[in-house]
Amino acid sequence: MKERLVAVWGMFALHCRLYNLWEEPLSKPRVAVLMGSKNDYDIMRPAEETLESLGIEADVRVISAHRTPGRLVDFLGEAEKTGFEVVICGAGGAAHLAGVAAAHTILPVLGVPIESSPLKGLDALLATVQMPGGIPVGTLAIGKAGAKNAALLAAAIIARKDEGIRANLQEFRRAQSEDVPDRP
Ligand code: RP5
Repeated sequence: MKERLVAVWGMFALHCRLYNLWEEPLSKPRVAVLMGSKNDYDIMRPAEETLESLGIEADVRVISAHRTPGRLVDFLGEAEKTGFEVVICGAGGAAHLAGVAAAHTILPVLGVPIESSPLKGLDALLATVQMPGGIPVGTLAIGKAGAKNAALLAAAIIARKDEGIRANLQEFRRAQSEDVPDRP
């Protein structure tokens, strides 16, 4: 009887998978990559790609501190419980996403200023980096380099307690050094 039940359950699960009725996530996302607008995605994509290359699942979302404040409060209110370990926020203009996000979670928040305004990201850099004492935001460089480094910094934070991610990060560094030619 038990074998029959197991077999029936197996067939059911297989069919659900085949017909896309039941999508089981491979692993839980550990880093949230938030951005103020879908127009920020091109700049924030290196964060997603770098995390993926290091074996860290990311949850990438558009959440604006001023256009969707409810979404921000809901997401960050649950983020730690859900299993996130780091939050990366990219925003341009009067960029307050990272600061407001940091106010709603105790998780480390990394901010990426985006060059989407006439001031080419200098406004976003100053808005993100100049947090008054009490609620910190780790601010990275403007643009794609900042997005990539935010992912690497998130990986370094996770690597403190995860040997596998630590090894991936070390391998990334090794490969990066190897790619630098001795001469131009
Ligand atoms: C910010 O305003 C976003 O992060 C974006 O960089 C900027 C402009 O947003 P869109 O008007 O392009 O949606 O909130």
